[in-house]
Amino acid sequence: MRLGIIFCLLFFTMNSFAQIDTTVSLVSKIDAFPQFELYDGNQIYMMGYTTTIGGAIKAPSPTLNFKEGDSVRIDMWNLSQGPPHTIHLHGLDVNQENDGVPALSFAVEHDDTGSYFFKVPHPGTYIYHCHETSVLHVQAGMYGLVIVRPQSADTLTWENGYSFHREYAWMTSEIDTNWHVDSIINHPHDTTATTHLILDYNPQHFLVNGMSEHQLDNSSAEIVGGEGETIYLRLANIGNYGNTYLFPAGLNAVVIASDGRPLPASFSADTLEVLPGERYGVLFEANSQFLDSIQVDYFSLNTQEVENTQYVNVDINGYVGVSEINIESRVLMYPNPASSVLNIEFENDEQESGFVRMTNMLGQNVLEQKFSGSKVALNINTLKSGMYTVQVICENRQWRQQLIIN
Ligand SMILES: [Cu+2]
Repeated sequence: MRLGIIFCLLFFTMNSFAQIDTTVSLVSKIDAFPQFELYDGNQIYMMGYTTTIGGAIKAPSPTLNFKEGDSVRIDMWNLSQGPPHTIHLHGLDVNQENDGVPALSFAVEHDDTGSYFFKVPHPGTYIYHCHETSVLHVQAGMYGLVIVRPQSADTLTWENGYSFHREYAWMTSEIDTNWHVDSIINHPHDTTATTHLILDYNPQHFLVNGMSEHQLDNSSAEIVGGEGETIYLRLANIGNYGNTYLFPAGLNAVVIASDGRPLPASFSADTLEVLPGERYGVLFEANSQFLDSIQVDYFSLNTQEVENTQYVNVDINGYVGVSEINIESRVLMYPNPASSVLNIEFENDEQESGFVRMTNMLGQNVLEQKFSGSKVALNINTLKSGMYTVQVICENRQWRQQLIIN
């Protein structure tokens, strides 16, 4: 009888473990020495979550990827010297006990561990961050993204939602380096919480995925995609400033989700404001090839003044479902740079018919001309100087090349 009870208990214990679909382990800690590198080469102290004890702290902390409906367990081990930490799941509908608001839930003391259990609700974009002395700890770097995808496919916004070819996620924040010094960031645990926060917040660094200025060039934040592809950009703002995004018109941006929920009606927008704590989902579908950038303005909520602007490159290239042949081997395009006439010649005097299309950096068509034969001359002297994409489109093949008009 007693043995039976033990077996029953064992069975139920094992069963309840089996019901966890995903387990995440996070270590909350503080840099032992300044090592988070800013674009100007300076290094500062950060607090953050890592997946390994020795892992360097990055901002944002690792993205947590979940599937809708999964049962999740997040284990946190607090290795910071001094202050307790929590994981608050911003925007996710989890119960109070597991929501990481210290007074309503629990905080994890130094050298202690704690676990959060929840069933993942709606697909969408969310934020996790520390809710202990949160003004300081969030500024210190204790934040990351939570991305919830539908069970059926990773390339679907939600069940029966939009499908996409590529996905990007940007988390914006700021850094005031005056807060990232040992005396402030390495503060002892203090139940009065904010009494040591004596500094005004005057950020000097404005980040997209922890990067700014030249750090963003050729970075993983850059939007690279093909003409005709659907690209999904997830946006989340964990800073204290508002963000205004300016999308190139050629991306045909459509806002489809807000704060982890599908919008009742999607809308086209070349600008979008994202306030602290907010998340948005934006779909792009470029129907031409271009190089441009998305502009991110950071504005103070007190003054509404834009205090900084960052640019992230956009490179729409290639084709979906159409084979691309290197233009240099099949057609000659000269001169380049050009100023009044652009000549296009097919190799070996091949006879072709089709049309030539030129698009500017915004992806707008500026010239389209039909041709047939082995040569075509384009009159381009009305076009402004700048970079253009020239496409030669024939019945069964097409070529493209960048052209500079001076
Ligand atoms: Cu904390």
